Amino acid sequence: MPITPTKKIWMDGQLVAWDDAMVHVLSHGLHYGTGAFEGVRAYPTSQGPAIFRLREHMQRLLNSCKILMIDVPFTLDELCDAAVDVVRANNMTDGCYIRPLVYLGYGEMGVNPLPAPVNVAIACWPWGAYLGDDGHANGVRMKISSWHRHSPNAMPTAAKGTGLYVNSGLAKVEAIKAGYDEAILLGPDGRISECSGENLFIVRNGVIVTPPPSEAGALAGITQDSIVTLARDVGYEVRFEAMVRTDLYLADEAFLTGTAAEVVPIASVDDRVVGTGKPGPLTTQLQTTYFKIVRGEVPQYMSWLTVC
Ligand code: PPE
Repeated sequence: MPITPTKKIWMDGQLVAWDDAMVHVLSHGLHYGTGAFEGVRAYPTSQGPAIFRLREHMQRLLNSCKILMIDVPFTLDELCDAAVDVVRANNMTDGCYIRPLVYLGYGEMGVNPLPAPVNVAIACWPWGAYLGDDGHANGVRMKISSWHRHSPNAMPTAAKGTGLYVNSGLAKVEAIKAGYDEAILLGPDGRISECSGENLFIVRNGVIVTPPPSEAGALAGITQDSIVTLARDVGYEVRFEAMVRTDLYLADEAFLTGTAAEVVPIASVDDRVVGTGKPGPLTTQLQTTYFKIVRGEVPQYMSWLTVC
């Protein structure tokens, strides 16, 4: 997906012009995948653009860095303030995608990451529907990938580490080359883990089920958590439960969640139509409510928004 440039990017404490936000080709992170990132969205609200669950995203960034033993030279509050500054500096009144990145920079070579300098950047740009407007409205076609998710003792799947995304990329390429929209990866035990950049839910007999992130070797999604919270608040039963591929084939409804993707119905898995093949009633209800919440239209969840 092409990037639409905005004016400013925050780099190590300063706002710099988009075209000046450069790194050296010998940056450690470029060679060894040493870094961590976040994906955050801001949405237009009646009070101006508001960032959705900013603190949770920045805390997860710090957690990823803790796992990877990267010392971030900014506090949680400083990172949150910087994200607000970027949204303001670029006048993103229609909302945007925000990409905080911690990466090991220039000055050291060799696999040992500890001596390398730590750099932090936060950019934002307008980003439409990650899996397409048609996907949002009618559902996406999924394929179970032959690439498995990392085993948690090979790669720390709880960290949103940059290097881990080679695995996601392999699965995504396999899926799109085979004519599907998105990949579902199995965890090391053969159970369902997550998608290349989203968590996954099914609906079975009115109960909402999603794989428990740490057991499934999946990222603990903030959108996943938002959907679990709001579904329970509405009165649905939600379970974190392991599932196998046939649970997807036989589900009444299925959908995926992620910051970039938002809430997207799943139309089919491995060419087995899920339910009626159309977005199901619970999926539609949760998707509609999610879009109201992020736009500040549901007072109960205003604490999830940081107005810029
Ligand atoms: N699993 C993976 C592997 C993942 O990358 C994401 C987010 C999620 C689950 C959902 O997490 P959350 O956003 O907290 O609900 N993927 C980000 C990167 C997408 C990209 O292409 O880059 C995102 O959605 O921003």
